[in-house]
Amino acid sequence: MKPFVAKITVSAIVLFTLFMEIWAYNNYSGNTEPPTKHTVKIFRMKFIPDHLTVKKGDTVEWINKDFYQHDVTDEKNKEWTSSPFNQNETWSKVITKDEQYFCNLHKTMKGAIDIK
Ligand SMILES: [Cu+2]
Repeated sequence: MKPFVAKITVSAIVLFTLFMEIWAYNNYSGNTEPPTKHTVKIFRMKFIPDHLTVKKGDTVEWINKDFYQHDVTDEKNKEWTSSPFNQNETWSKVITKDEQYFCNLHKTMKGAIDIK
């Protein structure tokens, strides 16, 4: 290879690598928008809304607006629960995967969260 051609080839490789790095960086920073908080109201024996779509890492806060206790419990695997909480009390969870939940005190109360 002639020195001139070699120089052009090296420059092309350097430019391509740089471009790929910028592209990867932009893609990465696109996924780091700050987490947000969503609120689910518990009122008249219902989760409102009963279906939420959130970003991975978002927080969901449940607030109990009934005058009796409710809880928020993992329906499928029973991996987590809020334990019962009172009127105007809240309970929060950071969401990292799709969840289906229910109230363990009133098993017909159900809700779901999907990751976007
Ligand atoms: Cu309940």
